[in-house]
Amino acid sequence: MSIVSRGFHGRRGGDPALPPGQYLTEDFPVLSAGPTPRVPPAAWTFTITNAAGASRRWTWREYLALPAERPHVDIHCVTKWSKLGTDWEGVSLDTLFEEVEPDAPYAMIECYGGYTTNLPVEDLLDGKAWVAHGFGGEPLHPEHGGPARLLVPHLYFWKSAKWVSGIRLMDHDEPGFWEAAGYHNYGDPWREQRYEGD
Ligand SMILES: Nc1nc2c(c(=O)[nH]1)N[C@H]1C(S)=C(S)[C@@H](COP(=O)(O)O)O[C@H]1N2
Ligand SMILES: [Mo]
Repeated sequence: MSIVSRGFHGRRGGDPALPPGQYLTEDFPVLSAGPTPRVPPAAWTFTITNAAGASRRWTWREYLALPAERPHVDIHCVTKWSKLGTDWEGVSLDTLFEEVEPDAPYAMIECYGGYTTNLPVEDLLDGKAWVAHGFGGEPLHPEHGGPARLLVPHLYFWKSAKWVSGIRLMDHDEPGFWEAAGYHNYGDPWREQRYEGD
């Protein structure tokens, strides 16, 4: 037998799509720091506030009226599971930032339930990040962040904040929930930036 396909367990670590130290999973584990907030779409809003204090808020209906994309991406959790070729539906942050000037270098992502995570604004732009409301052709399940979550697949998955409520732009960087607890400030899975100091 010489056929070796992606996902075959004997190939763990050998798949070029798998960052160092990660293993493949076919499941979709649920990892939440607290209970799942139930956010009815009718009550959901998403707000971007820039450093100058300008802000734009979208209701669920307004958000759904924006052009959606269908990113097909690999996701990597700091707890070492990776899931390849996941299918999402969401609105590019480029589309959202057309309506609010991205006037500062840092972003704090804010969520229903209080979770936060920080990242550079440039990691949200140029086709690298989405607000996602669909997964696998279905509405995003509440446990996975529905009605909508951030999707930033090039960074460890803790940056992909579930139940996202908005983005606040900042002139100076500030740590979010896990970053303040010792996770790496940036979280590049290809450089294994799991914890502070990596
Ligand atoms: N609001 C919120 N978003 C969150 C988290 C959280 O606890 N709360 N956990 C993060 C972590 S550590 C991971 S790995 C992913 C898990 O997403 P999943 O539960 O859909 O697999 O969500 C991220 N987003
Ligand atoms: Mo995670």
